[in-house]
Amino acid sequence: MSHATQHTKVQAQAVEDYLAGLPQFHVGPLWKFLSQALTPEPQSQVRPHLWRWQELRPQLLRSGELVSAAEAERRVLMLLNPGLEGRIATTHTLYGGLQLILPGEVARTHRHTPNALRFIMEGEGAYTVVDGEKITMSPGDFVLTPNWTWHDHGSESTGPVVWLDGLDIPLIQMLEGIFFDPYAEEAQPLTKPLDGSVADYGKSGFLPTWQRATSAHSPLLKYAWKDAREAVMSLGPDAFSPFDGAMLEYVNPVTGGPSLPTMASFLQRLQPGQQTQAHRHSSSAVYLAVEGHGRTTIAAKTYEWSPGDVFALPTWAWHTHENLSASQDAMLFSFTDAPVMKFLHLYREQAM
Ligand code: 1HN
Repeated sequence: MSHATQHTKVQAQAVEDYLAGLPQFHVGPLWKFLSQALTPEPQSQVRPHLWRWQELRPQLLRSGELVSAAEAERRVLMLLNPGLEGRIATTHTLYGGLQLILPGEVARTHRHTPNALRFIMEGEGAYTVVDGEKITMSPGDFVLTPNWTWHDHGSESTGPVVWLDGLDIPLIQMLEGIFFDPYAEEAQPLTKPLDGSVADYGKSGFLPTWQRATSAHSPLLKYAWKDAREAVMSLGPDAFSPFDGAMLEYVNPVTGGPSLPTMASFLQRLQPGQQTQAHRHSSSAVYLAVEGHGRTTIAAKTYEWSPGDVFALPTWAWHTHENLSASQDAMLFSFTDAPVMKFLHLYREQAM
């Protein structure tokens, strides 16, 4: 063995010993991790996944036989991403769940820092109360429960009512920003007119002159299905996107910005037979199929959907949507973390 080789071996052993000794000081060598930390593009742990309504509805109704809303606080089946085991997460930032409320039940009042949204999937006659405003809920309605607002739910229905919950829980957990407060009573007092924010702020193009809401969130707490559907159906072809079809955002009517500070929500219509072009963006999303029958291809895998199915789109994943019906429109509701990415100047979009 040459002297030089001997020297190299001694040197390599010295490096190895050095590295082995570092953990006790709670330090690590960046040079070993730089390339895995600074990847050319996001390397998402999130897996594209579709949850089938046909499979989940019976499971949700079964929970109604086994667990009361009072016991559960909220009777929800969480949509857990298979790539994020052990976390309450549908994507790395977003959470979706299916909530069931039965006739006469009350889901007691509480508040928390995560923002919540609801999209009603089945049943008439349930309501939510948000900071003293009772809000009636019908299928297709989109309802907000912004950060730190008191909220309880109830049902005056004769049958089950189900909705999709959307929360920014994984993001707020990562930021260690979770605060939670139970209310002293089961139900909070109704201090405002029924559906009052809809009366004040729900007519597109008009705002009250005697006040301008200054909250971070939308002063409009419910966007009725009839209005959203009409708006997306009447959208002109000039406003169509080749990547998303006819797509509208549920905005804060005062600012034109997202309805919640951390999450943007959308309704999109794919015309009969429409196939969108591939794009990707640095925001993750949770989709709910509302009408029609279609398929979405995410990173070269295809997920076929019908009403009630929910699917997760990881960040920066190529995707296309297709309406599989030649005669019927398809409607997708979705929510994303784009407001956060935009605020941090991290938002990018790319066409294939
Ligand atoms: C929550 O408060 C609700 O108020 C629903 O309906 C889902 C998921 C995680 C944490 C809190 C609700 C939730 C939640």
